[in-house]
Amino acid sequence: MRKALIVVDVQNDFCEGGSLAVVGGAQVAIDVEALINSGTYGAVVATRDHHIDPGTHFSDNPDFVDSWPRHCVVGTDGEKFHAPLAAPMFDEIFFKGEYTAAYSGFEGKSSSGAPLVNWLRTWGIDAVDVCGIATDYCVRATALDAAAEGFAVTVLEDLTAAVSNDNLPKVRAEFDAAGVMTG
Ligand code: VGL
Repeated sequence: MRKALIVVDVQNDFCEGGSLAVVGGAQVAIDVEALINSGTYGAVVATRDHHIDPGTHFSDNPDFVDSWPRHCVVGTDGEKFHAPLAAPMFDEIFFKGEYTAAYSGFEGKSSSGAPLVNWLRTWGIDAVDVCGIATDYCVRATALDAAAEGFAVTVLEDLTAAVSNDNLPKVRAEFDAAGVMTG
């Protein structure tokens, strides 16, 4: 098995102090850096929410289910990786959500226009570990899409943070049904 690590949306706006802060986000950034530095993975990629005008994904009265405070706007500090993570640590970065909501990293494209799935196949990847923010939104969607594309998928739950922990039993059931492992 050739395994890649997919680091989902560990950006300033999703960490403590950000406009859509998820409790535990900053710790995820620290723990993911340590995992990357352990050298376990042949390939490490990141996804980034990268909004310009994503329509009703942004709201002044967000419901935190389908609509959200403004976050990860292109050109702002909130869109950047949360330290100690930084762009040079990644073999490639996939940007998503310019003009629409985009929860899954598989909706993302690299700066040269390559979709995530093509990149993984070109690199001969057949298994992925998924970590990042948020467990119940972008990590969930990315892991389910990875399974649907035929990759062997493990969500590293200790290296994720959820918008709402109440969502986790349902998310874990979805992972089970899709053959996504947690570990
Ligand atoms: C996310 C809510 C809104 C995520 C993105 O990265 O999980 N959550 N936009």
